[in-house]
Amino acid sequence: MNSNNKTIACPLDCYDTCEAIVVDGKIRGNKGHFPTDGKLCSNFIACLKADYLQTPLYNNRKITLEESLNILVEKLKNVNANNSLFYKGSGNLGVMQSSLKSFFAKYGSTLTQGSLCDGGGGFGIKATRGEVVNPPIEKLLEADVIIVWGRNFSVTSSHMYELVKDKTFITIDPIKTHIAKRSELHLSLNPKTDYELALLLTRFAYMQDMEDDEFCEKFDTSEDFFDLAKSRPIISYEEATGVSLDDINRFFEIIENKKVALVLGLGVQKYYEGANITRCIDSFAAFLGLHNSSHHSGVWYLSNSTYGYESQFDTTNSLIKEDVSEVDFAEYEFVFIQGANPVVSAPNTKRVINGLKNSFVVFMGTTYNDTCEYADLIIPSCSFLEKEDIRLSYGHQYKSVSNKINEPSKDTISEYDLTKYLYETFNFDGLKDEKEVLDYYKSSKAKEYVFDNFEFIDDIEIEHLYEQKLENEYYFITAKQKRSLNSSFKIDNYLYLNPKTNLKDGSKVKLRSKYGEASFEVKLTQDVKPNCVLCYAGNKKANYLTPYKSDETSHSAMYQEVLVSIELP
Ligand SMILES: Nc1nc2c(c(=O)[nH]1)N[C@H]1C(S)=C(S)[C@@H](COP(=O)(O)OP(=O)(O)OC[C@H]3O[C@@H](n4cnc5c(=O)[nH]c(N)nc54)[C@H](O)[C@@H]3O)O[C@H]1N2
Ligand SMILES: Nc1nc2c(c(=O)[nH]1)N[C@H]1C(S)=C(S)[C@@H](COP(=O)(O)OP(=O)(O)OC[C@H]3O[C@@H](n4cnc5c(=O)[nH]c(N)nc54)[C@H](O)[C@@H]3O)O[C@H]1N2
Ligand code: SF4
Ligand SMILES: [Mo]
Repeated sequence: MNSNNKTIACPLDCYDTCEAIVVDGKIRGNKGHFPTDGKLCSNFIACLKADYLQTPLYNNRKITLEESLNILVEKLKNVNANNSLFYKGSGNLGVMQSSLKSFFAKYGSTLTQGSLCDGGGGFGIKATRGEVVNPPIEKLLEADVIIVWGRNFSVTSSHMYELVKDKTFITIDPIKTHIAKRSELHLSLNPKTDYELALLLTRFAYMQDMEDDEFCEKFDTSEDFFDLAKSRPIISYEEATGVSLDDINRFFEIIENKKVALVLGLGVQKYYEGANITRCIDSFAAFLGLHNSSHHSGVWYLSNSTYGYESQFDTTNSLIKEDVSEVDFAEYEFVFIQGANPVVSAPNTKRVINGLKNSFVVFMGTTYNDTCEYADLIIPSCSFLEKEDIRLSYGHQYKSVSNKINEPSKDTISEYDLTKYLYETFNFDGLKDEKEVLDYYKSSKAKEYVFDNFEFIDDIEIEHLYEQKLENEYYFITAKQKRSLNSSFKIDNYLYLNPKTNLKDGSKVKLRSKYGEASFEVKLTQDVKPNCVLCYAGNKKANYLTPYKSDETSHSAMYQEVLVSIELP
């Protein structure tokens, strides 16, 4: 097949949503795709080279695709649909991945709600502005100063960073990340004290006459927000956040008379009250006028990438939803897992494994991951080069288009083709034609987002981790790293600690939390605050320690609502 000049969307769960192109038979970054600008990252290369599943497995025995589909159908006909669960992860973020959900919704399975990712923060921003939509990326390019708050900006959105890397940065993060080292100012705050920092900054903005009167007067809730900010003595803010008043003054010196942007990440919202913490930060941003595009650039979070598009796969008839963070697989007779690796990525690994052992598990994915160990039936999904798709982005407004470069291997199937097969077998109707769906996403322009309301937060109650923390306990930080994409590719299983802990590089320790325990090998680094420990996403032990309860409002996970202690063996 001549695939020259055909584009390929990077399928990976990442802000950048890059697009590749085939040139003389080789896959390159597309120079014509604005955020990609001709470059691809090591995770994309790893995704091209991944060891793709080629053969379905039933009880660890190789079978044909046809046999696997027969087993699936037979099972679906014999289980009670009320006792079945459909669980989708974010291994591939193409829009066609949602087709299967529409089958399981019609079939009567329980679906999941909430998120393992950005749910709390999204809920908070929705409460202030109505929708979670980023300004056009071009506005970020206009900023003089970019505040990077709880986001590993240069690592987790390396292409967006590349577009603005010469700007002045301020980073707010307990970890000295790459972007923190590149920043004019790094506020190394204590974890889960971001709302207090936001309130302290609000007070200082007022004292320095830097609030945006025009914006605040438009929305009458701004006064209540300011009252909230005044409700505590400054000195107690300083102690709680671990950020000095000198640094706060420096913050305002840097942004004074500058065009400012805020890029906000997952770090601030991995807690029980993640929604309100985020809302507090967004309210501070509004107070400063960052949402006022005539003065400043705006605020970027993980936007709702489907905003302004009509859903092409109908899942509305599904009534039963379980919080993704709280799923107990053992409660279901039949579980279908698509594009996920809950054994590593979902909270509380021990509970996940016990659950999977007690259910009939079907896994549909591209690679043999940790969850496959507990699957009864494995159906290989064909790779992203072997199916057509479109990717919408949660980082910027550009889509990327995936053409079929190769034919699928004999015993693999795309998510859409499996959906179609199941619709036909069960005599369901209502599935749109593949081409019609693709054409819709290719040709439609998202309805434009008009930002016409802002509700400042006027009350907030937080259970402080610092009040619960015992002398011998640490904050548990878990975040992304460069060489892996969540649980895929080059996994780092180390526990990172500050040398002040007096532990030795390479020593083995056991971590214990309220929710579980696990052993790790230690790596020492000055980049981690002395009161924190850090495990990267994909670390096979990290989630033995995390809580499986949902957050306050958004049915979502809260990986860092936990304290840990260290034991020597
Ligand atoms: N290379 C690479 N890129 C990725 C991914 C990947 O695995 N690898 N994953 C993708 C996915 S799924 C997502 S959702 C995005 C997420 O990307 P980001 O939004 O960057 O999220 P994280 O890396 O989880 O955490 C960001 C930062 O928050 C900090 N942090 C932790 N706790 C706190 C706190 O209490 N307050 C503050 N202010 N900061 C805190 C952490 O130290 C970390 O530096 O990245 C995507 N991009
Ligand atoms: N400790 C800790 N845990 C975390 C996080 C953290 O920072 N720390 N981050 C959280 C976040 S932000 C997220 S988004 C989640 C992610 O958690 P998950 O959504 O479970 O994602 P992954 O663990 O990356 O697993 C993705 C799997 O998708 C499969 N896959 C890849 N491409 C395709 C495809 O085309 N089709 C199909 N059917 N399957 C495919 C691969 O087999 C891969 O193993 O993890 C969360 N868990
Ligand atoms: S930066 Fe993200 S979207 Fe771009 S190629 Fe790498 S993983 Fe894919
Ligand atoms: Mo995520």
